[in-house]
Amino acid sequence: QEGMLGRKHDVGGSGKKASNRSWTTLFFVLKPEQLLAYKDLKTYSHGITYHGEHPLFLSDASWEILNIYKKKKHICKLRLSDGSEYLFQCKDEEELQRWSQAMQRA
Ligand code: I3P
Repeated sequence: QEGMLGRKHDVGGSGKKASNRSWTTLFFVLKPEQLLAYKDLKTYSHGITYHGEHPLFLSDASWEILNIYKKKKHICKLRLSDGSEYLFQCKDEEELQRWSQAMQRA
């Protein structure tokens, strides 16, 4: 599974609020147990992650559709095993279902 998603880093690994909490639209690639972020398709084809970010490791991670989030629609919350949390915005319900199913398999 891959595609553009909005992302907001909500909680850092320390359990503290993340320092940069703004939304960024990036190209995401889901691999077994890893989620990688790229600026766009071009940097993906060159293998250059967004700001040199490391993959998010998905072992013991949880993915939850966040119906309570009222400011934006089609939001999911990814919680990693270290306690950090990211919100993702899909463009529509279909994308949300697609990512959710892929996350259950990853
Ligand atoms: C953040 C930006 C986010 C907002 C976040 C702000 O400001 O406005 O959209 O999250 O609120 O800190 P900046 O762009 O200056 O980093 P929401 O969209 O979820 O409101 P937060 O700090 O309450 O998470």
